[in-house]
Parts: sequence; structure tokens; C-alpha cells
Amino acid sequence: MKKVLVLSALQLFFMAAGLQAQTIVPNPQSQSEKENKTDDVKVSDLQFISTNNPGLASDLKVFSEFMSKMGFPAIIQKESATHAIHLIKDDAYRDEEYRMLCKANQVVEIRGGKDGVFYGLMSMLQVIEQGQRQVALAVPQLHDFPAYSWRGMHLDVSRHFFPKEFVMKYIDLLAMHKMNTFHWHLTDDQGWRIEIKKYPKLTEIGSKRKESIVEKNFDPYIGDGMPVEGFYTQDDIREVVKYAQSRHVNIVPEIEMPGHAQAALSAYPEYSCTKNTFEPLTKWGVSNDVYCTDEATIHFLEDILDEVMALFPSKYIHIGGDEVPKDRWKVCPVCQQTMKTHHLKDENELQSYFVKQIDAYVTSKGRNIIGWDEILEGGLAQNAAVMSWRGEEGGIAAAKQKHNVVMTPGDYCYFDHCQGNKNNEPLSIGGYTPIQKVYSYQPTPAVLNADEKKYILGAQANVWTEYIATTDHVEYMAVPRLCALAEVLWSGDSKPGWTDFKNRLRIHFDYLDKFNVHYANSIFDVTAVRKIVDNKVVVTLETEYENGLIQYQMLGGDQPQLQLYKKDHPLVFKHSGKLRAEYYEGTKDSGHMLEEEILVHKALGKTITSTIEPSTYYNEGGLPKLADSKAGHAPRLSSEWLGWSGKNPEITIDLGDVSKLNNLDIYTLKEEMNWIYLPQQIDVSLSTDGINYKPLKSLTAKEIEEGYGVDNKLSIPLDNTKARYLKLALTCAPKIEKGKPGEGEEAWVFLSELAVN
Ligand code: TNX
Repeated sequence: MKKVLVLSALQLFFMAAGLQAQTIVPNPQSQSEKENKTDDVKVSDLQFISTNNPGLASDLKVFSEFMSKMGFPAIIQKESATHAIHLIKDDAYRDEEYRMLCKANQVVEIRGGKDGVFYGLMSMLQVIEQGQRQVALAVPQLHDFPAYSWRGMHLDVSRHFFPKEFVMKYIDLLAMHKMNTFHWHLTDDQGWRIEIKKYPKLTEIGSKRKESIVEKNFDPYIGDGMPVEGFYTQDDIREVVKYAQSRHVNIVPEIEMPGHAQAALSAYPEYSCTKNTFEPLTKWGVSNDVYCTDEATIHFLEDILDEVMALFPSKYIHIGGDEVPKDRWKVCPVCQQTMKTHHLKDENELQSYFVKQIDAYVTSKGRNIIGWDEILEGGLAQNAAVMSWRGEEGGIAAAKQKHNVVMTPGDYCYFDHCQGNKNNEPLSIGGYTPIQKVYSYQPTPAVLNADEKKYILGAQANVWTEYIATTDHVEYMAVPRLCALAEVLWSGDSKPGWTDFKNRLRIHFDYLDKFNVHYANSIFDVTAVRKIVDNKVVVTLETEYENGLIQYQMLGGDQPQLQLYKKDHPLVFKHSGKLRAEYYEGTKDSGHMLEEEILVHKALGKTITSTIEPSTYYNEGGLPKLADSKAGHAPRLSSEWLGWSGKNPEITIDLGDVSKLNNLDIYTLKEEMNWIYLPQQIDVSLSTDGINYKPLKSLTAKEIEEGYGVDNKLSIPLDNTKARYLKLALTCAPKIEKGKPGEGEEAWVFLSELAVN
């Protein structure tokens, strides 16, 4: 489609409105009226910036660096009683609190605590950016402070390595959104990324893997043959830590133990149970080879932690603790002996014993450990904080035990999940976590009482990088979901709601553009909402923003040419066809192209019954899904598919009237990797009265296999037979044969549409 140029209505609105309050992300706690109309400070009139506190020199420096990154003329550092920003550190303020006050003579005062002045400057940047674009914009008067103290983003640099320059850009993104914690996932099965002087092989060997798995080719495994390597020297780390400090970001380093350790064990196999030789994993998942629990291993890890603690001033040191297979420990004489000596009843308690030793060590150095919620199993170490990722349960349990908690539940905070229509999004681990969902997150569980709630420090999002190999892709996954999470954590209960946020975000995108951020454009995607009316499919096109245009095509329909969508004029599909639609705002920010097949047939919206209901796991929308005009795609990613296993369903469609039936298209799936097989037999019978059925077709496994083709479709001719009821008896595949994924389990049959014509 051709791009068209339009001035966004929002921009027009601001130009017309003149002096207008700005939008800031995350939204400030409160904006107050100025005492005097004369106190309106115009952004465009600000020329100078000054402070009499030398402690703020670093904040000023970062501010001017950001200004120049944005391509703005510098605001000159100079004492001035007019047209100036005055920075004042005030001990009466809480650390992260600030006020932006508009004074007479075109002076803005930013007054705040230890970190607050910096946050005021971060707000000021957004105000200035808008001031450059809009006429006579006024500086808002703000009182601002965060709701939560842990406002974090995580980055996995093990599965894929990202250079320190990118890590710094990532930290900038955090700081710009007043996030204060960067969780740096430095080690895992697939790569060790931090130099440890005492154990040089950790990086010599552990930071190199010979290749990576291609997409999701686990079975059979396919590798790409491309080596991946990289690590940060201690000098690099010191540089990044300093950089983060200047942006008021604390870095929490993570050294994974006792699991996710294969890269380390490749370098030092003596700390495994088997002492075998290993290589850093080339595929994703969890290695069964974990650290042994003997004393030598604990000392090895303490040595590593010594160097880590010397590099990172963080109060919290993350020691991993997630996903620890117990296979090796169960057969390791040393581990079993440890269990006997210390009266540990199972391997969970052994893990807990292991973590408790590390906890004691780190505590003795004046720091605290934080670990993934598995560290609760077998008993929580005395001073440990818990990062709750498998839902919120771990966090709730830890808070009840009076331990600090950081929430990062998968459903809201896993930014390795997809954020839009899966057909358009880059390859991802799966899941669906759109920005609206992130924005709706409430980090403090309602089940906790007031005292327990105090242990919820905040939340963070995790960017695991199994399927993310480039820095652009990291940015795409992180932003703009990061903006939503930042507001959840900063604004807390005063968060103004999705509509308000998305409108501010639209303006905020222009700010992000100044920093060359490769944010996801999924929020600009068109959604097609279908309604079935009199055997036709009526489609409304919806977008989050309405300032731009939607262009569409109905291929195979009545209007194949490119059209401009008019609101309140839904599209009517009388025949099956393909819909393409895209949203445009000016020359940029258009979303992805929507492409959907629309099936029009006699069974649309008709009553469908089945002797066996689909499995509760695969029954979203229920049986009506089989006649909703939407066919599912392979692989089974969408909720379009209904699934059966173990029992053979008999499905009946009541078409409402008797008519001549020409053809039945069954949309089904073959995906042996996921235990999904074609039906082994299909019997079709027809009836005019719903009582007496006449068998029409019986397809064997071979006929089904041969007839099944593109678009996951199997067509069965109905020979122009007159009927009102159609019955379909499906025979599921028997238990999965030996050597296939899921051997011995019941096979699945999946259906997404039954199109009768
Ligand atoms: C689980 S979250 C993991 C990571 C994976 C992630 C993928 C956690 C503590 N462990 O090792 O990368 O899932 O989403």
C-alpha cells in the first residue's frame, strides 16, 4: 500500500490549543494550579540552567547529554534570575520525590531529594521535547514521587550477547522512564558473560558456544552453525555500573545457581556431580547438569560472588535459583551424603541448604540475596528476597513470611512474549502479553493484609533472549511495554487509566524517536471484528488511535481495490475472501498489515453440538468457534483451535433449513511435534429431520492424509445432497507410537472451522 502523508489530528489539536499542559510518561502523581497566571513559564523561553549544589553536577551532565542526543540546542549552564531552570536539592524531600515549580520571571524550579532532582530533569526533557514542537507550551507545575521502590527491567545477555554500548542505551531507556533497577542476567546454560579474574576459563570457555538452535527445531535438532560469543570485562562492568549510577539506576547482577550452570560447568566440570565434559548449551531449555552441592563448589561460588560484589554496589545480589532439575543430585554420592549428614529429607531441602549457605555468605558481606521463587521450596533462607515469576503465589507466600518481594509474573511481565497478532510479530517464545495487559497490572496482591503489603517492593519485566538475537529486536520487545510498566510502578494508584495513557503514549512515541528507539508498532495494528448477519460476515475495523487512516482491500470480495475505511461503514463479505488492512499516520507509525481469511458459508452462526465437548484446555469460545468464519493457522498458536483427545466426538450442525449441500471443508491440524494428528476416520451423514441420518461419506486414514492440504483444509464433496443436518463422526488417532514426541500419550485432534457450502 502506498503511504500517505497526513498531519496527525493530535498535532493539529495542540497547535490550535496553544498554551497547553504536556504529557509525561510515567504520569506524575499530581499537577497543581499555578499561584499566579504570570507564573506560566513558556518552554520556548527557557535558556539557562543553574544549580548551586555541586552534588547535582552529574545530573546536569546527563541532562545535557540527553538534550544533545535529542538534537536540541543545549540549555546553557549559567546563574540567571530569569528564563532559567533552577535545580535545588532539598533534604526535606524523600529520595525520589521532586517538585517542578513555576515561578515569576520565567523561572522553573526543580526541587527534590537525592534522586528526585534527576527525575524532575527527566520530566523536563519530555516537556522540552514537546515545547520544541508546539507553540507556546507551558511548563506544568508538578509534585511527583514513585509508588514503588523497585521499578525494574531485566535483560538476559546469556542466550544472546549484547555489547556494553547497548546495555547503556537500555539503561538510558530505564532512566528516561524513572525506572531505577536493572537486573542483569549474566550467566546461564548457554553462556557466561562476566569476567572473573580467579577463574578465567569461565569466559575463555563458558562465553563461547558453537552455534544456536534454528527457531524451534528441537526435535529433530537443527543448529545454525554460527558461533556466539561475548563477555564483559571487569573494566566494562565498572564502566556500565558508573554509567547506571549517573542515571540513578541500580544494577542487580545475577549469577545463576545451582541450576542454569552448564556454561560454567563447561569451564570447570569439577563443580558438577558427574565431572563429565560439557559445552555451553546450543538449544534453549534447562540443563540437567547443575552445580554439585559439595563444599568445593560452594567455595568456588563464594569466590565468584566476591568479585561480583566488588564490582556491583547493589544491596541485592541475584543468585538465580530457578528450574533446578534434581536428577544428578539423586544419584550423586556426595549430595546424598550431604543430605544424610544434615538430615535433609529430600532434594528440595538440599537446594534450600545450598541457597542458605550462599545467603549466609552474602549476608556476612553486608549484602542480601534475591532469587527466583523456587528458592521458597524446601524453606526460605533467612535474609532472602523473592522474585515471583510463576504467577504471584511465590511472592504472596514470601510476603506472608515477611520477606521482601519483587513481582514479575509471566502473564504481565514477560516481555519475551508476543505483543500483537502472532502472524505479524517476530518469532517469540509464545504467550500473548499486549501492552494493555501490562498497563492493567497491579503489583500488590489484594489478598495481603496491610502489613504484608509492605514487603512488595515493586515489579520488573523480564526480557529473556532465546528468540531475540539483535539489539533492535530487544528494543521492539521492551518498548513501549516498558512505558506501561513504568507508569504502573511510578504512578501506582493514581495511574489514570488506559485511554489517558495511550493518548500520552502516542505523543511519547515522538520523544522516543529522538532517541532512535526501535519500539514495537503493534499498538497501531488494525483489528477486524467480525459479526455474522444473515449468513454474511460484517467486519468492523478498529484501531487504538483514530487520528490516521485505515486503508483496506477485500480480495476475492466485491471491492478488491484499495479503499479508505469509513468509520460506521462496516465491510460486508457475501463470499469468502481475504481482508487486508493497515493504519497510517503520516509517513510513519503505521502498524503491521492485517491479513485475514474470511470464510463465508452456510453453517455460519448455526447451532453446533457435539457428543464430546472439546478439552477444557482447548475450548476457548466453545463449539460456535467451528462456524465463526475464521480458520486457524499452523502452528497451533491462536485460540482458534478446539482440541479433543482420547474420546471420539460426533459433531452435528443444524443449518436451519433444508438445502442442497455441495461441499464440506474441515479445517484440521497435523502437528506431530505437539502431539496433534489428523483424524483416522471421518464419517459424514446427512439428515433432513435430525432423526434419520443417511451415511454419505466415510474417509479412511489414507484418504484423509491424501486429501489434507494447504491451509490445513480437507474438502469433502457432499454431492448436492439435500439436507438440513450434517453429522460428522471423527475417530481420533490411537495412542502416540514409540519414537514420536509424546509417545504413549493420547493423540489430539484439532478443528477450527467446519465450512459447509
Ligand atoms: C523461564 S523465568 C526461565 C528462563 C527462560 C524463560 C523464558 C525464569 C526464572 N527462568 O530461564 O528464559 O522462562 O520465558
